[in-house]
Amino acid sequence: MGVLNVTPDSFSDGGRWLDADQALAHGRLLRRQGADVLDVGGESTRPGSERVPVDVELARVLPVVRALAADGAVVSIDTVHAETADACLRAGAAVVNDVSGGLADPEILDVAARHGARYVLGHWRGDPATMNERAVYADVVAEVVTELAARTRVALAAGVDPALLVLDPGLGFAKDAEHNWELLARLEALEALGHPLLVGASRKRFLGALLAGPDGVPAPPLARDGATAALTAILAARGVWGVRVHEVRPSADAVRVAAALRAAGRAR
Ligand code: PMM
Repeated sequence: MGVLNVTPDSFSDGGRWLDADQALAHGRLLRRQGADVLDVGGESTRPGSERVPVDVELARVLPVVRALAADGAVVSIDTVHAETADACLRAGAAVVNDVSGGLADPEILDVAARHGARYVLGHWRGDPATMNERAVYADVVAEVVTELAARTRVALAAGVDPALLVLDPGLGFAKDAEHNWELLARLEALEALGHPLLVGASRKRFLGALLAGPDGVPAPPLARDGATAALTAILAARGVWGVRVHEVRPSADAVRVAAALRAAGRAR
């Protein structure tokens, strides 16, 4: 899944694709580089980001979603708002990517259900203003599993098709670096919930900390793509449904490497 942030303030690429024509060109490039899904977002959800009125969010994403869907791309709308999801599904999007798992705007579950759309249910706590304070766990894996299971029940009760439900541990959303690593190390606990997994690690802060130099200064976002692709290889080898990444080519290559290894293993 290639990231297409049509925002002024996303942490790694804010402002780069704010113009619809530039966003469209970038989306097409991501597709040529091997993205199976294009995830279009018009509101940054990073910690401390500003909330965006729905009409502004829609003005950013709708023309881009419409044009990419007309190209034949599988388009995902990265939003926590039911109204935005609804308009984008009408414009040809096929996936609703909701990092709040229906907590920010519960109506979004009805929208996904009504359209028969794939629904990505992310784990988060609080909201972008408070999520850093909510990164407190006795056992992060057990608690994320319990909370995702509860949100899954709500989504299914709203009519989301269980065959179209994808779960996401929500790396960085109310999670510190150690929480992210623990979740990545114990994905089988999330897989046991019985739905495919999407993982969004691309360029996130915990990778910057991992790659810090001897002075302790974190590696900047654009220097985190190698570590992102390394994680893609590991996650693809274990068979996750998807990874959400900014730099598509190395991750698409990693997916192909993992697929070749799996095929060779099966052929023996
Ligand atoms: N992370 C971001 C945005 N959307 N969606 C899903 N499903 N999972 C994520 O981890 C996720 C997401 C934040 O990253 P960005 O600001 O670079 O888009």
